[in-house]
Amino acid sequence: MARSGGGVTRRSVLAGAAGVCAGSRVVAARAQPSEGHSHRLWYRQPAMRWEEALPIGNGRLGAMVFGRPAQERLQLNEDTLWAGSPYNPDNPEARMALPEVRRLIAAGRYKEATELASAKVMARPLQQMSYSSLGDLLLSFEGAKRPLSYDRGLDLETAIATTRFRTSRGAVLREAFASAPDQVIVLRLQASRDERLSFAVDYRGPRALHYTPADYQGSATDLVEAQSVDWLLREDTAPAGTVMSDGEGTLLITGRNQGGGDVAPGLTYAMKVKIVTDGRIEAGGGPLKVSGARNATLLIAGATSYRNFADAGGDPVALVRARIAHASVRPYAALKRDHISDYRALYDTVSIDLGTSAAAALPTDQRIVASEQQHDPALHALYFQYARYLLISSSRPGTQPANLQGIWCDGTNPPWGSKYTININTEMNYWPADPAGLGICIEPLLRMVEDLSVTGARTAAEMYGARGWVTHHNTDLWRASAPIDGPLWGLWPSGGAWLCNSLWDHYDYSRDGAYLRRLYPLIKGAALFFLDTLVEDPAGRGLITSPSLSPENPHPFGSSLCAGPAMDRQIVRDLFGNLVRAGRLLGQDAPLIDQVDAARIRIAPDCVGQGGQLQEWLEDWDDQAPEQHHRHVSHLYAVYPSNQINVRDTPALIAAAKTSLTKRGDLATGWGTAWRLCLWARMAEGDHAYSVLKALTGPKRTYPNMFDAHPPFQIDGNFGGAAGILEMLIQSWGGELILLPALPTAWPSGSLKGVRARGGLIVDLNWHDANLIGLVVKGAAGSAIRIRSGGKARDVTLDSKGFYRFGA
Ligand code: FUC
Repeated sequence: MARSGGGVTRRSVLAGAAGVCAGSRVVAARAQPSEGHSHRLWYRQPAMRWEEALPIGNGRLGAMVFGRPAQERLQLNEDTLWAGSPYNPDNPEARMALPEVRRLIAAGRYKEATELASAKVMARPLQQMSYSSLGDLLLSFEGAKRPLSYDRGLDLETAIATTRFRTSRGAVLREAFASAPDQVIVLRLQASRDERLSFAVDYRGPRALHYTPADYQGSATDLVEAQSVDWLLREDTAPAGTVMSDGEGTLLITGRNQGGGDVAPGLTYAMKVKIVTDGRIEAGGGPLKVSGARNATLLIAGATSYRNFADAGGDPVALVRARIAHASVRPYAALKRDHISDYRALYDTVSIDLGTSAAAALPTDQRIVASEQQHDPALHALYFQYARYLLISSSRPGTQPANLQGIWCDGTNPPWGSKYTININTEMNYWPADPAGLGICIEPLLRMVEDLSVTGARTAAEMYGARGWVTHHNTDLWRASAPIDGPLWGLWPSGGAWLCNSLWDHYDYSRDGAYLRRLYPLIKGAALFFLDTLVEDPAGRGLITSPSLSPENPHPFGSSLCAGPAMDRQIVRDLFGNLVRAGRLLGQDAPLIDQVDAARIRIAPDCVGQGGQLQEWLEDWDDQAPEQHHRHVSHLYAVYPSNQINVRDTPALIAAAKTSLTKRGDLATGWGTAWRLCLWARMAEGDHAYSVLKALTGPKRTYPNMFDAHPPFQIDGNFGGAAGILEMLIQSWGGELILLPALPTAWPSGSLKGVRARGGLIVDLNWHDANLIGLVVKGAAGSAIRIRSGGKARDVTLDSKGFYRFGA
């Protein structure tokens, strides 16, 4: 059966819950389904570069699957394999130096302020710890010849990567998936007719790869030969030299992480690989060898000794042994069935159809290249669903949050350490989570912020002498919260506050009271820090942060350090507002809530500069700033992801934001482009948003495996891009549900099912010739909602079952 962009073959949550769409006009008028590959990435050749390999993941354990006939490579990751050990980077000298840094900034002596901050205020060590690969599993096949036909792909509906090829003797099928229920990666090999599989399984430890963003051309990881590295300790548990008649074989690999700066290594890791096959296994001191097999299933477990940010004393060998023991008594069909049903419970909740075109029949790599010239709306639907796949695969309850590369990272020194950069990147990773029906994937972010509220309380007390907690522009597995890298990047106190605002948004989407109670102390702690550290603007404009910066953007006076950048004022305004709402909803801390509310309205306001732009800084410096096309658009936080500035209530400030964004230009880094997409969508400029989306999904910003190209690979652009696609079609802010607010002419007809909106709403919608023709909204029974479409707002009440229907 032809598969649609999702709309035709799958029932929506709403339809599933109440059957409201069945047989209705919503179904009848659905957009033309796209044929063939709407949930599949596919290729006619194996991956040569890492950015051509296909990612699988269960939130914790990940692999990049290369699909090479003669030598399969699985590059593996485990989300707690980072450098270092528990450490405290706080610099107590900061507390004495900060008042002077603040005074120098107020006097306009920015360079001196920067020098003093460099010497006295920064974290020790200056850099945080890096994420790392778990190494490669290499399967080298004997007698492999060039296949007669070949294709490989990743099915987003089952989360299985498949490689198929034909030989003169038969056919070979490989299936790889990362099971969350069984906590193993499974690689199944099958040969048909006279074909038999004979191969050696070897392990290559993670190696240092050197990336430089400027000259990045792809990783140099296309190695065919296996190599080990010194710090790898390896042992075979199968008896040496025996052929095990029951068809069992295992490899156990153990190792130790690396240190970072003056932080000692402190994690051990283990990997266990078990082969279940009808062939013969030889297990000696070297690679495991399998011969004459029709079928072979490799079960791969990986773990580290990480327990939490303060405890790295776990036993990974015991963990991998237990996981392999559990999985290896289960038939392949049961492992696969449980994996698919676990995954589909999340993936199937949302579908999208934006129409199709002839380009949809091309292999994915060719489609990406062709999309610069050709109309390919189904590619945008695929990009959206791929982001959902990536989030499900990199961030599940109990795992680490998605880092700069999700969980997929080659080598031991990835770009920016593949850490958590929280001046945009980590927040962007979670932009699509709630609207795209994956609110559950936010749980790791909540736990990270809970950790940061502990480490960040130490930073607030020791470095600022303040209550509450603070964290700066980056964090790592150990939840380091002091300012890193140098003052120009790191001396920015609003990272934790922005994370809290993201977590508040999850409440606003879910309206889950238990979650709000868990969140409340985190928001309160973040707000207390600012109550203690905001200062009066000497020119009397209100409360401001100092020292701070507008993320990474140098101002005209030889630094980025400044007082009161717009983004800080906007973030703290939201933080205070969210605390006031939360405190009043929960009936807590009335005097503090009043104090925070009073401080909120005293925060210095946004200003419009001489050039008609929204000022990035408190002063009108924008037109003199050295980097006019800077990737960050921090002062537009107020437009998106916030809504302090919006088309309905603040048209003059929206006009200024448009001027700023136009001056910045459309093409930036991957995430910079994705942010611009979200902003143009929020400002109701559908065709402009669409042109930015085309740039994001074209070959300059999207690798053949559809990973976002910063460049190099950084996953935030995938997630920001998905959020932007939804933002063009449905928004919810300011107490309204807004339908088709930025519909581009390129998508005249289409449908969305199961998407979420603030206020605890689930929405199906359907449009034709740019007109909304079907709508189902589900929420709390009897609640009043305001729906805006085509510029008009109307108030409706959800019925006793919690539904509102239009055109249905
Ligand atoms: C911020 C950005 C860079 C990059 C890095 C991980 O520093 O300015 O572009 O995304 O994070």
